[in-house]
Amino acid sequence: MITLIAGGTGSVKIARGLSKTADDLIVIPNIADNIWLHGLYICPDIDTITYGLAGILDKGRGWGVKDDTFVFMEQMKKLGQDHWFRIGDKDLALHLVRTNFLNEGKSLSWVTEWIRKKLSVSTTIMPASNDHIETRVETPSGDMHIQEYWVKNRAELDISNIMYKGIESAKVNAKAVEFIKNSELIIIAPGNPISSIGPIISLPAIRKELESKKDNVIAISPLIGNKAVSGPASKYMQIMGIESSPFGIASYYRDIASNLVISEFDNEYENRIRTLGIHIYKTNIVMEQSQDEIILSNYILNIVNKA
Ligand code: FO1
Repeated sequence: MITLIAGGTGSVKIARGLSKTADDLIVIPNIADNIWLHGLYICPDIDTITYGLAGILDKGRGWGVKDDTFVFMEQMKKLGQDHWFRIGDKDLALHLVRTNFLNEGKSLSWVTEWIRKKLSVSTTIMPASNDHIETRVETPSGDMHIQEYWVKNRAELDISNIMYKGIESAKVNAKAVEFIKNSELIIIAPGNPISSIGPIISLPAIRKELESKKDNVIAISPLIGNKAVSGPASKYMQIMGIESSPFGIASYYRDIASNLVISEFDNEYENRIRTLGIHIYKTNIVMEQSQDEIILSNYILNIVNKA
């Protein structure tokens, strides 16, 4: 069994690659970008992974359903409602179904399982908790949900802190811990360490399990040099006082991962990373084509086969 700890847009490529190359794959997606809007419970990272594995993700945007229309959004705008978070019409159907099930008392993991089966996804997608956790950022005009910062305010505000609201009281999903325990390999996707992976590995029971299995954990760097392959990883790392580099990634994951895959161009960080007791593997980590997703997945699976 292989477990992938994942975010959304930065992680779906490796999730897709592994789903084609590994036999028994479990994905634990980020839940801290979940948000209530228009009475709907929206889970962007769960949905990006689900749509990606179902082959219906809009690859250009990196979120939502391909060829979706936005009639609902246009009508919401006409009615003077919030329309900064663009929900496609097909995507809307999924949020409605999920919210109805949740309102009937079903858990997030139950609904996630139901949806992935409906969309013929064979990979199990297991949220680390059924409770609501949300990443919030502190700005000069107060704190706000990360979606409000990233989408509504187009990341234009200064931020001084990033926190996971609700993490202390969130109950971990025992199944997620069990999957990690029973996995011969746990991969940390090249997602944003602060906003995508951070909330998952900050759940004490998940962290404890990863610590005890750190020799079986391989993280993939989301950065080349000091720049993120995509998204705001570099910015968020600096805000949290973490060096924006593969070394910063290594330090951030040092207690939970003994292995790190970095870019073939990042020789200059090797010595410092080794001082942390972390094994380094160097290859192409940019996944532009679906073939790249498969090549990187095979590369990672081969590390384990050779060990
Ligand atoms: N990202 C945007 O930049 N603008 C949007 O309007 C937007 C809508 C949206 C709707 C559903 C969904 O699942 C994701 C959506 N995203 C949108 C992506 C999302 O904000 C982030 O990329 C993830 O939360 C990052 O983990």
